[in-house]
Amino acid sequence: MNINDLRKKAAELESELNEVRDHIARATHDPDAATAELKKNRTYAFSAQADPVEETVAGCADSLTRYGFCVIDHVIPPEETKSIRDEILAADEKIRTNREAVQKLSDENGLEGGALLAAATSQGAELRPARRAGYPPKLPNDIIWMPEYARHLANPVVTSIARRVLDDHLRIAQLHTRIIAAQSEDGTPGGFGAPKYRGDAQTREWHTDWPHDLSAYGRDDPYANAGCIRQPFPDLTMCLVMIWYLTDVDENSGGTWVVPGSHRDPRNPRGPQDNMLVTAPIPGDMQVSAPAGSVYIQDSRSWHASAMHNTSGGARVAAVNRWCPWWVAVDDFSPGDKFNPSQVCRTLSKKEFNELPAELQPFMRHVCVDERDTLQQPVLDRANAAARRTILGFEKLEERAEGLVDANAHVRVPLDRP
Ligand SMILES: O=C(O)CCC(=O)C(=O)O
Ligand SMILES: [Fe+2]
Repeated sequence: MNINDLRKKAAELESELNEVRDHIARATHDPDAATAELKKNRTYAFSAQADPVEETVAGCADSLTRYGFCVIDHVIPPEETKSIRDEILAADEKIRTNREAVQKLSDENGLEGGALLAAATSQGAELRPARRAGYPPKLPNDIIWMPEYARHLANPVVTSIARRVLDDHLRIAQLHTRIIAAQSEDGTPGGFGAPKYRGDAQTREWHTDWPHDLSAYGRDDPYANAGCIRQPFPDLTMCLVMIWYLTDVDENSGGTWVVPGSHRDPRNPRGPQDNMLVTAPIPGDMQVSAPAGSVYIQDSRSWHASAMHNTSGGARVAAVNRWCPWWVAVDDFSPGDKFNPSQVCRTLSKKEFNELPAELQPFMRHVCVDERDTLQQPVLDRANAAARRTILGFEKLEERAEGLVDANAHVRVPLDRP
């Protein structure tokens, strides 16, 4: 056989192996029973008030590894949820009217770049320069409309979990409101998305999130595509999506849909080769339940969806943010042709940045046009410790230390690591 035949044969065998694995999984694993247990006991949920807090951090990190998600209950105390809910609803309205005002200026006058920025500013609309010179202006970061919420965003339990799972230096790459409509008086069903698709508890819109969002926001539009990791995804958490619920959520009130364990499955609901339909239920899927003030955290690889039904009588109010380690390219692509439509790294003026709570500033410094972002202290500390090891090696070399050639003789690098 020539090499091409062998490659073809290997691909066929791989696909056959996957089919056999699927058969075994179907015969031995009942996803609905596993999920029923998870739902009944809320094994994915931990308290923000636990003492010691390490228990919640470890529990959440474990749940993220095992299921791909976790919930921290009551990060925002019950007495504050109403005012923050109202603030988020008001922010949602301001964000919408501001975006429409900028869009109108751009559409009607054909303005772009600096001219659009100047016109928007002179007419009282909010638009900010992009951080990268020569790039089109961006809408302001949504956090400017939510100062009360901002006081909770860098909650120490939340940031400890993110640091533990991702790395020591984190950046909030996106931040926005996410409202799931209530049923309206005219009979339009409650739920997320276009009214014509809403109302049926059997409908989904499965996806994974940036940088694992396969259609990458912009499909084949180079100015809107924000990048996506190639399938099969490396087995590594690269982004944590945080959904801050400001209303109670469950199966009737906009709890997020998720497939437990899907973050480590090589397939994807939007995968061109993966034979799944994004709009249909998946065995073992479930909706998260949590009281208002809780934070749902998921690995961006988890298969999930916003609820397209909401029969609770009230809107589901939430703010979403996406946290990445410093080494993920959060703002390199999707420059947009007019103003950043995909909410990626919306910027802050120096004044807005200075007004953020001090504990939140490190995570948003990268979106402030006039700040020189530097790596955070733990990353510097570990670099310093590593540099000291190099210095030590050269000290020993200069000393012509005895036994130098055998100093690493205890090290064995296995070739067959699983
Ligand atoms: O609304 C939800 O519960 C899910 C939100 C979501 O999928 C997202 O913002 O990426
Ligand atoms: Fe999502």
